[in-house]
Amino acid sequence: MSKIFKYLKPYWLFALLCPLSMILEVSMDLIQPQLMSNIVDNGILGSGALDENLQYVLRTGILMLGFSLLGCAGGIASAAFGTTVAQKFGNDMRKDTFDKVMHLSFQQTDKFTTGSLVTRLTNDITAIQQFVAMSLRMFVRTGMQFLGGIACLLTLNVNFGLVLIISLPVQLTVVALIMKRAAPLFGVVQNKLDKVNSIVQENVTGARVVKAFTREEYEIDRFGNANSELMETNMKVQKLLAILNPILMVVMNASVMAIILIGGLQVEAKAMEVGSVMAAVTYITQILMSVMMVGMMFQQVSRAMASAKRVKEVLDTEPVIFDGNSGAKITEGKVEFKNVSFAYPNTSGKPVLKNINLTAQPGQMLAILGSTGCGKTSLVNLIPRFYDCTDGEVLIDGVNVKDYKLDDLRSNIGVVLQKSELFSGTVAENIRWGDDNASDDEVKLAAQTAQAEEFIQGFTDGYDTMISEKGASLSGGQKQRMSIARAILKKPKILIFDDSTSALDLSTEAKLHAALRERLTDVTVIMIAQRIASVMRADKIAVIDKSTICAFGTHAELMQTSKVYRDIYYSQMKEEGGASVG
Ligand code: DCP
Ligand code: MG
Repeated sequence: MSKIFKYLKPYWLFALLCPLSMILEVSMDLIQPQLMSNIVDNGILGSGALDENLQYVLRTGILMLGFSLLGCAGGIASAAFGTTVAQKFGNDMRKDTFDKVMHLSFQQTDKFTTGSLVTRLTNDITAIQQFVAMSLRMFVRTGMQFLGGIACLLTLNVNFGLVLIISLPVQLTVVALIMKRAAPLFGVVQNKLDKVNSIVQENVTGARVVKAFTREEYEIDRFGNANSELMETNMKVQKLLAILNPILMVVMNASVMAIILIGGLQVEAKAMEVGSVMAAVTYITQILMSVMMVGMMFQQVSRAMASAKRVKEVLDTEPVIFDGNSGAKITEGKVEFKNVSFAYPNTSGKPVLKNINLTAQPGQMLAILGSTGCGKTSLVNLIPRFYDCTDGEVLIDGVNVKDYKLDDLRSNIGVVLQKSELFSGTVAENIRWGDDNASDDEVKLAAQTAQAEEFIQGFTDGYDTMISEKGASLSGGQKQRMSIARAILKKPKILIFDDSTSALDLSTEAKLHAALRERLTDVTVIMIAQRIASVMRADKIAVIDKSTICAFGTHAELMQTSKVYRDIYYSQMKEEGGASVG
């Protein structure tokens, strides 16, 4: 709740004007029945001459119209203020939450899941927004209608209090009972919505795979299940709410009858006039209506509470990976792993890497080789601190990576991820992700080094060719080379290729290596690969097996000393017919 107030603070003036204008509207609403009763008692049933009575009706009628216009103006102003506050408030909150999501570490976003983060950023914040808009207006409205109505009713005749004493407790109990059962369900609804969103997300982004494996039916089923679960929970809530209003209506109608009965008796006893009974009927309706509104508001409040809790969870998550404060700067880019061990937080502490000792020198290419799933990606992820190691330390230029400012650290490291991620935009824009201010020539040079120049020139619009979402309009190898160009343009001290040449043919790959060697003379290059042919020209090769480094050296040395390396070499030679490996 305090979080919500924090976001309301900048708009306090509007947040104040909104209920104030509402007071105007409700006051006018409360005056109307009184004037109406005057028309009946003094005008229609008045004791004066007909002409005089008509004059009175007309005058009071015009007054009523004037008041209702005033009320209308108040209503419009209140709605305008309320909506403005709610929209701006929601906008700020969404921006902050997005900002937070951008700064969370991988292990934290893994925990929330993408689908849930999307729901929290959209649906949940909208629910809070609606709640703010409503509460600014409705709390005042119902409160005034309720208390004002009671005051007016009792002023007309104290005996009407009898009706209130009975009907109010009944109504409040009904509302309380139903809301008590409905409130916990709102949180459940949001969780079910998370699941639906997760499935939609996975399937829309993975549409191609789904089709390729003809998994449509399966996925449609999975979505269907999540969707029906969402519906069932929603139905439960709606059923509860559906019985609420009819019960309240019965109480209300009974109360109106009671008022007419009591009023009739009073009129008979000459203690009251007919017009006042009419006014009393309107007031009791307003009072009980406001209790009904409280029921509706509770619904919104519980929904907003559930949502606020979920948004707060995101806002309160402190990134576990944050800036170091040594103020050190990366100068050469020498990377060292010292006794590094690492386990993912989710896999119950089972180590993926154990006791890694390894050094990558500036100006050299260090290759990392190993079977799939052995922990190569996990190892290099520790350098830009996508994850932090659980034991030991990762050093750059002798300083622990945790002591650098994240910006300083990451701006000096170019990473070409295993899965190329491109964005919708032109070829040049995508490469410029590496450096916004790069000149056209620099972009071109990066593309040349990455062996991308040739196919880019082949496009009709060259560097201005539009790339569709996630680079779907490019081949796998083209995407890889675009990502390489992007990383090179960044002019990093350390350049990491995570299996980034897997989709290139061997001759293109050899050209890429030659270009890297020629143009990036003082960069530390770390290259992960599955094929020995991709790495045999590297200065040093580290072989990972059983979570640790089992062999280290040049190709020639490893052929001599490492049985694991020789085994991989000969098995790949057999697969590729020998020619490509040599
Ligand atoms: N792993 C995990 N949680 C993650 C990522 C990976 O539990 N968020 C596990 C899966 C593997 C192990 O860690 O068992 C090592 O994964 P890597 O991605 O580091 O493996 P590689 O990069 O070596 O495999 P590949 O060659 O297939 O890319
Ligand atoms: Mg990998």
